[in-house]
Amino acid sequence: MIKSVKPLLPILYSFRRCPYAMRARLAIFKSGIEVELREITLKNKPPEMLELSAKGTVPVLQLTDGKVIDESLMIMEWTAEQRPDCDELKNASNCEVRALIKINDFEFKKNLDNYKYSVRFPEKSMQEYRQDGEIFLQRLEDKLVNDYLFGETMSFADLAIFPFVRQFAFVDKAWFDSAPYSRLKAWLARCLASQEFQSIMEKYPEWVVDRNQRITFGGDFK
Ligand SMILES: N[C@@H](CCC(=O)N[C@@H](CS)C(=O)NCC(=O)O)C(=O)O
Repeated sequence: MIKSVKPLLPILYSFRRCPYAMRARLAIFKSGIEVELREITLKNKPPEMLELSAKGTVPVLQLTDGKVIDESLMIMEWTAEQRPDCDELKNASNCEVRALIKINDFEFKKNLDNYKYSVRFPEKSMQEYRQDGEIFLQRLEDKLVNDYLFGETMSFADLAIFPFVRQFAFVDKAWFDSAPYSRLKAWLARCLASQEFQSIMEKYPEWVVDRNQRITFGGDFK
């Protein structure tokens, strides 16, 4: 039987390409909190992670007091609580921010999956699924009067949402590049070019329990 001990650093189980894990890594990176990063694959989830969270989704964060957070937004909130002075994590509990993230997570994500895997859902065509998703793209386009969703700097909302828009954009990049959402496209390009995104997309080997190498991430809060 696996025994979970309280770790010296928080441990993040993550999967590089998962948008939920991306938002968690982005918030951790912004907060400057150092964590041990355990890169997993969805086809080979480690029992150590499943013991902490049986639902088997990433990201999962185990804190140094043993507590486990297995929802990406809650991990983001935790980082915001640890760093109340971090501007980019500040609007975490703003009602408008939460409402926008809710639409992202419960409507847009569904439309994104239908669009991305449209062959599995023949009720509608790929274009129709894309049009469903475009309702949210238009909403973001209207919102983007500044460089970022809630002002001139990246905030909690941008961190929580852009990994999903990225995925939508890459389903058919040629279409996205020609789509009439100029502010949204500029925003996404800005987010993708950001130092934080570059840093969280570094590639790590899959975590194996006995490897004599511990990979840490984040930790340069100033
Ligand atoms: N509500 C969860 C959703 C996380 C989620 O669904 N992650 C996907 C990867 S992108 C996952 O782990 N899926 C499990 C699987 O495919 O086995 C969160 O916000 O953390």
